[in-house]
Amino acid sequence: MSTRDRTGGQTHNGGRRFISGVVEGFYGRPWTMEQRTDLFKREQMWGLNTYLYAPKDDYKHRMYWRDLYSAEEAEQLTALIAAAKQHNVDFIYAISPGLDITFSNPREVAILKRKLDQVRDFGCTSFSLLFDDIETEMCPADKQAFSSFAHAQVAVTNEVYQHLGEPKTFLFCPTDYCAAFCTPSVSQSTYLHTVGDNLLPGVDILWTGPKVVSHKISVESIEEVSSVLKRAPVIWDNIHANDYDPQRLFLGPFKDRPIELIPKLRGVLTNPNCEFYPNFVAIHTLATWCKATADAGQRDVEMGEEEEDSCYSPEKALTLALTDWLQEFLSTDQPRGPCRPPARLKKESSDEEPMQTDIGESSYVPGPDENPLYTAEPLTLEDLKLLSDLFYLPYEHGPIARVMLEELNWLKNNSQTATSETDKTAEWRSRAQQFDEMCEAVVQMFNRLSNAPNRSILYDLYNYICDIKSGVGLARAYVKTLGGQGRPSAQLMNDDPEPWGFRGGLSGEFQRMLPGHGNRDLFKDPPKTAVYCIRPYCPEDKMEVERIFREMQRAEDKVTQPPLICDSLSAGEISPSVQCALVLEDDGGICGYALALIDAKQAAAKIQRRIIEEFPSLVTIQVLPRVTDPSPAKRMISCLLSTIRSSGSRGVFCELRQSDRRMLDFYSKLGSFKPIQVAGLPQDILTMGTIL
Ligand code: GDL
Repeated sequence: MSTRDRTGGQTHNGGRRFISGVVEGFYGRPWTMEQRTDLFKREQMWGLNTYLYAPKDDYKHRMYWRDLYSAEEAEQLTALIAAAKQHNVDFIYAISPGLDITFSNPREVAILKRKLDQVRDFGCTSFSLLFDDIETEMCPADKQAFSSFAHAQVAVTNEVYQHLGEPKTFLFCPTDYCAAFCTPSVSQSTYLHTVGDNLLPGVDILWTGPKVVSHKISVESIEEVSSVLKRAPVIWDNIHANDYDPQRLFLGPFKDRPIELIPKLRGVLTNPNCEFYPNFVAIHTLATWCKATADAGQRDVEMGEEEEDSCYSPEKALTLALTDWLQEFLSTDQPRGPCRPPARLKKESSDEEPMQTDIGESSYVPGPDENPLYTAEPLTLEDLKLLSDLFYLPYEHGPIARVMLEELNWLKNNSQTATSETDKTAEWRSRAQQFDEMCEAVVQMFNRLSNAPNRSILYDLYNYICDIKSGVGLARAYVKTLGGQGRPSAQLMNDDPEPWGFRGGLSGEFQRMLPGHGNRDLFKDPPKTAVYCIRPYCPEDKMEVERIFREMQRAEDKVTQPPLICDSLSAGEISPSVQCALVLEDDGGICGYALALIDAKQAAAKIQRRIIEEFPSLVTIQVLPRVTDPSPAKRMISCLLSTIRSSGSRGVFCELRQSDRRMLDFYSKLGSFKPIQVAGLPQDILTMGTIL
C-alpha cells in the first residue's frame, strides 16, 4: 500500500517517492525558459515533483545530440535547473541519440557521456536516455557487435548510467514503449524481455500504456508489463498530447487511469499539449489524481478535512482545475493593458469597478449619438466548462459537445417534421431553439475569451476557438435552413465556398478519400467492445435472415416501394451463389447478413430490370441498428468481393434506395463503390458498383 509524504507526493517502492509531473516530450516548438520556470512554480504549488526535459525538436536534445551547449545555452540551462531545484522539482535531462548513434562505436558512447557530463556541470543530477520513434534496423557494425537492438540500447544505457555514478533518477524509454508496438505481445516480446532482464535495476523504464495515446490504462496491463520489465514503469502519458493533429487541443481531465494504478507504478509524467498555457487542466487534474488514494475506506481517522474525498472523480478534478484557471484568465499578463477596460465599461457612473482601471489618456468616451464602445462580460466558469467540453479528450467529447452532436443529429434526421404542421413540429422547433442557444453560448464564450485580460492564454487558444466557432456557426445556419428560417445558407449550399467552408487542407482531403475515413468519429462510433462472429450462411439461417430483411424494410418504411433486385435474395426466394453468403452474430444471435449472386441476370429479369455488362454480380448486406461498429459489415463485404473476384467476375453492383442514408453512407465510405448510371431505374433507386 502506498504512503504519502507531506509534499503530497506518494511514496512507495521501498520509500522512493512516486515520480509525478510533466514531460516536455512532444514534436513542435519547445516551450520557452520562462514558461518552464512558470511550470515549476505550478508543479510545486500542486504537489508534483518532476520535469522531464525532452523536447523532440530541440536541436541538441535529438537531431544534434552530439553537440555541446554554447556558453549562452549553458547559462540558460543552468538557470533553468536551478529554478527547478528552487521549486523542489526534479529536473531530468533527457537525450535522444537513437536517430543516428552507432551503439558499437566507443567514440559515440564517449561523445554521449561528454554531453551528459556537460549537463551535469549545469547542476543536473537526473538523466534519461530515450529511444522512442527511431528506426529499428541496426547498422551493419551494430549487427556485428550486438545480438539485438535491445542489447545494443541496454549496453549503452547501462554504461552511461554507471558513468554518471548511478543517479537516483535515471529513465530509459524503450523503442517498443507501448503494448501496440510489441510483437507478438507484451508478454512475448523478445525486445522487452531483453530490456527487462538486462537493464540495471536502478534504471526506470518509460511506458505509454496499451497504445501511444492510450484511452485507458488498466491495472492488469501494468502488472503484465511490470513482470516483463522486472520493475514498475513510469507512465509517459500522451492522453493530452496534441502534436499529431493541428485541429485538436485537450482540455478535459486526466481520466481513465484508475487510482489503483498508483501503487503499481513508479510514476506518471504527462506529455501534454504543445501550447503551454492550455495545459493548466492537464497538469492540475494529474496533480489531483496523484493525491488521490484508492483505500478511502481505510483512511487514518486523524487525516485532515481536505483528505476526506480522496477518491478521484475526473468531473470534480476538472471543476477544481477550471476554477483555478479562471483566476489566471482574469489576471492581466500585459504590463500595459488595453486603454479601455476589457470588461463591462460603465458609461454612466456606477459603484461597480471595471475589471481594469488603467485607463490611459487616449481613452475615448463616445458621445450620446455615437457608437457605444465594444464591451463584453468577463469570462465565467461556465464558459471554461464549455470550452473544456468542446476540446475534451482524444477518445471522448465533453458532455455539452456530445449533447450538441446528438441534437444536431436528431434535428437532421427529423427535419421532415420541421415545417409540416404535426405534433412533432413543436418538438422539432423547440429542440432547434435549444440547439441555437447552445451555439450562441459558444459565440458568447468566444467573445468573452477574446476579451480576457490574459493574452498569453488567449493566443494559445485562438486558432482552436476560431475553428470551433466557425464549425458551430455552420451547424447553426444549417439547422435554421432545415427549419425553413432564412435562405439556405450560402456557406452550406454554395458550390464555390470560402476556404473556411472546406476544412482540413490536403491531409483532410487524403483522409476523406480513404475507405476507413470517419470510422473514428467519436460521436458516431463511441468505442465499444463487442465480439462479432462472421460465419458462412447455412439453410437453417434462412428464416432469421428473412426476419432481419423484413424488420429493416419496415423500419425504413420500404415495404410499399418498388422492389430492389436483391430483395428476392434477402427474402429467401432465390438462393445466393455458392460460398457467397455470410451471417453476422453477436451475443443476441444473428444480427446481419451479406449475400451475393455471381450472375445477377436472372434475379434482375424477375423484376424486369437489366444489368450492366461490366457489373454482372450483385451483393446485398444488412445489419441491425444495434451493430454500431462498421467493421464487421466491411469485413463481410470484403470477403464476398474476394470470393466473387476469384469466380472470374469483373464487377459487382448493389442497389440502394436514395432515402436509405445508412446504406448509402456505408457503401460510400467503403471507397471502392461508386454510383453508376443505369437507364430506366425507378426514381428512388440508385446503383453503385465496383470493378474487381
Ligand atoms: C510519441 C512520442 C512523443 C509524441 C507522442 C504523441 C512517446 C514516447 N514518443 O510516440 O514524442 O509527443 O507520441 O504524438 O510517446
